Amino acid sequence: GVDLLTFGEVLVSLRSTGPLHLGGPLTMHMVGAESNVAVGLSRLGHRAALAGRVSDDELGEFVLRELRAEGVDTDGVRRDPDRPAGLMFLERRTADLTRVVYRRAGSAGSALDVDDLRGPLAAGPRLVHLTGITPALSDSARAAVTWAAREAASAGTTVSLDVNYRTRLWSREAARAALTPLAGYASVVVASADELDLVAEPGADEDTAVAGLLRRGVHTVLVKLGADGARAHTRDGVVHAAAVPVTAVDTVGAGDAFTAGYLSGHLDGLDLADRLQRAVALGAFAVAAHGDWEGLPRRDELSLITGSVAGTTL
Ligand code: KDG
Repeated sequence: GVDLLTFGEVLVSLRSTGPLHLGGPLTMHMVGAESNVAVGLSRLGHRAALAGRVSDDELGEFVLRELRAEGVDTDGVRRDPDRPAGLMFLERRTADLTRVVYRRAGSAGSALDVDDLRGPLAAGPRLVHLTGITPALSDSARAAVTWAAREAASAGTTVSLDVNYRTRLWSREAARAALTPLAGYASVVVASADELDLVAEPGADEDTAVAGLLRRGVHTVLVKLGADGARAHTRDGVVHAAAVPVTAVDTVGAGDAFTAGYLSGHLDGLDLADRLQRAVALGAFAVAAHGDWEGLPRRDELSLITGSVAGTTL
């Protein structure tokens, strides 16, 4: 089996260089929280597989080609002849403000169902990674994620869940209702500080939310703090890692990179502090380059950023 199986929607992202209403050139990229994690692991030499549906046209072909170019196993990706590709416009409104416009309702990726996941899961991955985006896409996608989480957990497979709340897809209440039960199947939960109460009681603070998750059997709760680094909570206490200082040019995808770094460290058997270190290092690579995943390191590049001083490598 592969090291990591993840599933969800891979989108075609169209990026502007200025206000969208003015038109102008757009560049086309493959994005998606789950595919970002798969690419991050693959770059580091792990075997990562993605399952899901893409459109049966040039856009689906583009996504498949990108995934394959990055070494991601696409055996579990089906072409859906009846539905279009999901699109995400990224509008660079100002130098500091980027807006997202989705065109993904009814997309191929949103039609994910339980049958799409049976084969990939039966192959026995070491890790199964879920995000809170997939259950927001459709009833069948929510059922598929819940089914896979339950199956994987009962087979003793490590399940990780990144809360990844997306305002444009659902309300906090709907997200909480779907994600709180999912967290119960996870050994690793990843969230930013303002997402923690989506897997706990409404309004719960970090300590309360973490205590509840650990009580429900989660081993590690990772709290992403952006420029302040991250905290990892376990039954043994809390570990903090500072962010690696870099020039941030594009923060989209940083959380997925962070998760990929952590899971890579998990697969390599690193201790908690070193897993967290690899996580913040990958986050730094992501924010210091344009694109969700383009700047992520190969294994031999990890030391370029980790704890080193920025500059020219001679
Ligand atoms: O984490 C970045 C992703 O959110 C982005 O690439 C697109 O998956 C995506 C989404 O649904 O917003």
